[in-house]
Amino acid sequence: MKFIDTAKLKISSGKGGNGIVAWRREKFEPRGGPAGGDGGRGGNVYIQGDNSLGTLLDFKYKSIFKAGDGQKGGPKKMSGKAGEDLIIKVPCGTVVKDSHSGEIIADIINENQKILVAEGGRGGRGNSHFATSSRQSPHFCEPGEPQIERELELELKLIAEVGIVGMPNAGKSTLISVISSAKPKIADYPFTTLVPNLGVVRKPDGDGIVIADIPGLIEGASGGAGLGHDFIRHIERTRLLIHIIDAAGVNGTSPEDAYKIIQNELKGYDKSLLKKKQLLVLNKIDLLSEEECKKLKDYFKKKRLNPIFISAATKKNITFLLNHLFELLEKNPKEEEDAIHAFYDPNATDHKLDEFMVFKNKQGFYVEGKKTEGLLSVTDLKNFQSVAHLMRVLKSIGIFTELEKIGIKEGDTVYISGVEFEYSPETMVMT
Ligand SMILES: Nc1nc2c(ncn2[C@@H]2O[C@H](COP(=O)(O)OP(=O)(O)OP(=O)(O)O)[C@@H](O)[C@H]2O)c(=O)[nH]1
Ligand SMILES: [Mg+2]
Repeated sequence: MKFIDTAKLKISSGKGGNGIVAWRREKFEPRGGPAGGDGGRGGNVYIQGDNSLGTLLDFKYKSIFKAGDGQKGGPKKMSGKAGEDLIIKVPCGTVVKDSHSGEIIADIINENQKILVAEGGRGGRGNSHFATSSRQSPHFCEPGEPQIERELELELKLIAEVGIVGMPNAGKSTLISVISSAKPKIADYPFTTLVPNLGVVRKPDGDGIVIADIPGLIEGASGGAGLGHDFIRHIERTRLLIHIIDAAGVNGTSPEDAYKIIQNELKGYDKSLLKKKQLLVLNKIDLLSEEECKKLKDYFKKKRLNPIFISAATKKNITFLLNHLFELLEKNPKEEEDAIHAFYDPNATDHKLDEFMVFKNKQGFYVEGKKTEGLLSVTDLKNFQSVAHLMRVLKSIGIFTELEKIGIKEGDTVYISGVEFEYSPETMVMT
């Protein structure tokens, strides 16, 4: 099992359906009022936590996701069907980032925690909405809002319930190898473990507990020394720590000093780490006499600590240790984290409607943008009223002003999303 897993996704919400221009047709009313329905909204894209997933592997095979588009409105004021939402499921422990800005959008911690990453476009309004007393037959309607497309980066930081901490060479990897499915490298030199190893310990009822063997912490780790600094933050997410000490002091650090060093490092990183439940374990007792064990027991007793004496290598007292561990976990049940793990993410709802581009070349002036594209798609270019509406909207979003800034004059040619017009400061006419 890999500790950090990453994936890149391309997502797109659904486009809003266009409104339509339609008229009521009734037996005795040959020319009825406007009856064009609204377009349906486009589907949203969400990311949701799912405890049954363990990796981001699925995204290696599928990495492009699109929600359904809204359908266009119908006659008789019928609304178009909404596009289907899309829920992308990720394992709990996944951090979601925007690829372009690198900003964190959310930290998916809990089962079913759901965040919006791309909002579907609103449906456009049909012409039935635009009738007024002075304009009873509006020949125009609204386009649907465009979709939102973005690229996301996922990073899975597995949440282990139990973390094993201790000095290098204390026997952390040996312990995880005897109590779980993990098969890490074990060696008689420090810093054998460079990235956390994960294993699953089976409780008697069959439930699995994820346990992490954290690389050795040394004095100064909280200030950045050794390897510990990179991984100490993973400890923050565990529910319980097993603090393992080399009781034989093989590396030259006495068990008493080892205890103090590790407690200090935890405290140095974040005081609240000391509040985590700890199971103190003295390892390698196969190398100690009974008398030496008793001495250590007395020492820790004075500190009101009651360590468990084991030998990971010979599996002595391992069952006792596990029973104690299960009992402690039972007494300290998992709390759903209630903090809000989603951050303000304006990009999830920004349809970029106010973004347009004006430029000129030898042929003339150009206007490009999603909004103008949408507007043109619902403009009946043969209908004066419909074109006049288009011009009112273009003016209101500042396109006339921008064109004048780059030097457009009355009578110049301007292409708006590919359609040719002749410019006038009042309005533009088709050529
Ligand atoms: N005698 C004895 N040796 C042990 C015991 N447990 C582990 N060892 C030995 O101690 C050495 C270090 O063990 P590891 O499990 O690699 O220690 P670690 O804490 O993971 O070390 P790092 O990954 O380097 O931080 C190895 O040579 C193990 O065989 C034990 O109970 N008794
Ligand atoms: Mg190790």
